[in-house]
Amino acid sequence: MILPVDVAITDTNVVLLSEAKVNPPGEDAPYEFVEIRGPANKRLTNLFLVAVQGNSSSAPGRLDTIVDLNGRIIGTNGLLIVAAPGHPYLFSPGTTVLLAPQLAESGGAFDNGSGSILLLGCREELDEGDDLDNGDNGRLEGLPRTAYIVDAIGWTDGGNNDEVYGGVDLSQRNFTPDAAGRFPGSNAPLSKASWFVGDLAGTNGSSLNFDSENVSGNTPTGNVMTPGVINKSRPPSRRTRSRRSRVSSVIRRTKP
Ligand SMILES: [Ca+2]
Ligand SMILES: [Ca+2]
Ligand SMILES: [Ca+2]
Ligand SMILES: [Ca+2]
Repeated sequence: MILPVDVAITDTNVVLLSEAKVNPPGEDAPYEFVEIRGPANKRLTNLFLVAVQGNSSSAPGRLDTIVDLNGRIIGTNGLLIVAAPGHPYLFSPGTTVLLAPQLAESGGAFDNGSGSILLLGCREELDEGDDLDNGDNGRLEGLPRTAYIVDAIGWTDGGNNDEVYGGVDLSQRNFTPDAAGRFPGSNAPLSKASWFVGDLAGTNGSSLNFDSENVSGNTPTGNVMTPGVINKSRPPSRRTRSRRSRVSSVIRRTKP
């Protein structure tokens, strides 16, 4: 998508989606969250977090949830978290916390089937319930002309004619993800390779553990969600570990 010149690009192009918990085990409220990453102490302008409906049986392209980020300031640790009032999480002191009442409503705010989460740069007013895809064909032709997609993730549950919006399709063949995380070193917006997805383990909505049976193939072993905390480093790959152990055995052999 072409960036229009009259949007405050410098304010938004370094702001990224960082984590999303869409389908907590059991009842979703008040456990859903979306973590956003950006420059520490940066004031956001013309920026919205938007959940777009993707199920063909519902209304593909409908804006189910809009959280206005205008005037919010990224935390001193580079994080802003959108969470529900009454959430159970412990955030880092440097994280900006935005409590969004939609996330506390029964069933939560984010569709557990097919849907997309967008960071949207937009100067015009958007309303929850607006359907920006009149053709139900995966294109948001109803987006205001000055709007652009800063970052996005989405997936489908495999339903016929379901849609993913924003271009980052994290759909899995064998399961519908509950949550998604960005690799800490990945700074690319609108990048599928920057993300892993998985189901969440356990029966408690506050669960931060992935179900190792249902994760994307690139998910780091033992990785957990870190709401309001900087994402954990990716563990060393098997190749790195074996090289390191070879080096240490060489060192051991050279000792007297
Ligand atoms: Ca659930
Ligand atoms: Ca949900
Ligand atoms: Ca539609
Ligand atoms: Ca995190």
